[in-house]
Amino acid sequence: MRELEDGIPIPAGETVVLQRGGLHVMMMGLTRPLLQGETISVTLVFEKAGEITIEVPIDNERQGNMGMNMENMNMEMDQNGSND
Ligand SMILES: [Cu+2]
Repeated sequence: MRELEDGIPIPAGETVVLQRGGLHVMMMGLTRPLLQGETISVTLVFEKAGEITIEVPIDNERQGNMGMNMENMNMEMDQNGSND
């Protein structure tokens, strides 16, 4: 796992999915715990579209199963050959 210093490229007309096991946002340096059931505001910064703030539900109970079901896992492995 490494920080993408140049951000995540999103080709025109295409979709990029952030999810566990794939590209994801990692929250570092938090100043307080993320509480189950809480909603936090996250601001995504796009090179051309500017800043977009989204509301993200905190679901700490998903940690045990990597947050994905088998269907997603198979799809990801088909696409890039790993689940890294
Ligand atoms: Cu990470």
